[in-house]
Amino acid sequence: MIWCRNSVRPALVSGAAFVLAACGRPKPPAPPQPVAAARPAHSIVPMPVSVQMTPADTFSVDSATTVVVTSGAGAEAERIAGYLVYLLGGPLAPAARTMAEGETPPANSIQLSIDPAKASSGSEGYELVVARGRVTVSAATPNGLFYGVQTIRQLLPWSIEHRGALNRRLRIPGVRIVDSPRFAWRGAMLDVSRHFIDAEAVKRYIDLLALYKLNRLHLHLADDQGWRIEITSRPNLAAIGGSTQVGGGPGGYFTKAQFADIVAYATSRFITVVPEIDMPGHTNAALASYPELNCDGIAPPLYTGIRVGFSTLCVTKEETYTFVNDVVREIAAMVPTPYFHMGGDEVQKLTHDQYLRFVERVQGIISANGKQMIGWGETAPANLAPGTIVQHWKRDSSALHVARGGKVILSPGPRTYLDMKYDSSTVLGLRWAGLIEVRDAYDWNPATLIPEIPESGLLGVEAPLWAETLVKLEDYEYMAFPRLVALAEVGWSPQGVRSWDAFRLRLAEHGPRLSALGVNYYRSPQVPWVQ
Ligand code: TNX
Repeated sequence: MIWCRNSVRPALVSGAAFVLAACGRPKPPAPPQPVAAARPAHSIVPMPVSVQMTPADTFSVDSATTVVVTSGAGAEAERIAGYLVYLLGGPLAPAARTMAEGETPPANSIQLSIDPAKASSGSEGYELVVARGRVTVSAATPNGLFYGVQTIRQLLPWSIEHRGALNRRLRIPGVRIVDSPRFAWRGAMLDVSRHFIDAEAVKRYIDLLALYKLNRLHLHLADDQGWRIEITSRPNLAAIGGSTQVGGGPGGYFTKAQFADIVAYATSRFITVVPEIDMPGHTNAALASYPELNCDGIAPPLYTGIRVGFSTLCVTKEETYTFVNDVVREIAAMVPTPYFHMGGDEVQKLTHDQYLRFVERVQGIISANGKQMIGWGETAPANLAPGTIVQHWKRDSSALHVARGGKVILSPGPRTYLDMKYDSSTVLGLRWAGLIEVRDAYDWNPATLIPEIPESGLLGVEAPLWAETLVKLEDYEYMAFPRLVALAEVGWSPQGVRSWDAFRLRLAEHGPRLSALGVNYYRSPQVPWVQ
């Protein structure tokens, strides 16, 4: 036996290999090990700006824990406290109350406070400290508090998502977090036109957006296959235009009351609803409902296929602009939010000049109704006001709009299109923009996507979910999750704290959470899912 000076006791070792290693020679290659992925220190998605774990400081939630709101924080903060109590769970939930002025926060409490001094972290930022006897979330605005609460939610075990699981041992790991979003616009788009999903399904989607700190829900409310919103002055739009969908199913539409319910629900989760009525193309449902919108005055039949580009409003008729004004006016009154999306994509039946003049006229109608216009990338060459927003989805001249002082939302097809297949074996979805695995959805930098558009020209990012091939809610969820989670981190986290290798490990921990929420997500082979 050979001995080296630094060797360990002979009883613990045997064989020449050890002896050589102990003597400082190169080790032979280790036999392949089953790779047990390392568990991350936390699994917060999107990754916060700064996270400092303080392992000595675990906070335990028990039946004596109280959620307290500091005096003067306001009704919104109180509502968020109620939401946190709800998240903490059922009949065993700790109580929430507002503290008296000057009162010291009690021990064993989770304290929410509005602190104008935190304004430096922006209108959506927050600070969270989890210490042994106390958790504190402070933010300059209720939006920030809400996001701080979402972070607490993700620090808690996934079992809190399971409303039926009442036997809980809830521990929040000690941590100090300072956080705020990279982009103001962190959006998701739902196409409710190609197939219709009801208000309850939309609200469920809204709840999932909130978990990942997304703040815009763009609803694509009208296309060739269906008109999905009640317009009182134009009843045929819903009655006729809303009566079918791709494949010929029954379609449907939101009544004004249902739409108001969606908007209110989104607002309660700090999500702005962005209504889109696509025009002048993608309008067969409207053209079928009102013959006068057609240049020949003849209403075409309803359409249930998936071709694009064949329809257009008659841009040379005044009736068309009266119609647009009626629709914009009524929808503008339904949403308290500043935006109206006029679509503007894939128009093949007009000259370029006709198309641009139409876009400019609609921009005027939208602004006369007090809203800010958004248009797909094709609208960029029109004479747009700098306050108008362009949404990029494929090669376009949106850089032009930035050069004139306007802002752009990025929805690049090969990264953000949730209707693209994951791989060649995905049953649902399309593939014109490519196959999009989770890494493709995650691993890109908005600031370098279009070389002529610097970060300052970007409002943010958005992931559209087009629904030509999606019928049931499970279909929508399968295509959106987990790619939408990846997009949420692209939109929120600074590029410097993002890495695919770390993200996939954090995302892996969201498998049980999504399952507890009943989400039908895609088990990507790129992610070492925790069971
Ligand atoms: C392009 S993106 C469209 C939609 C389709 C989608 C399918 C855009 C502005 N237009 O009409 O549903 O592709 O992926």
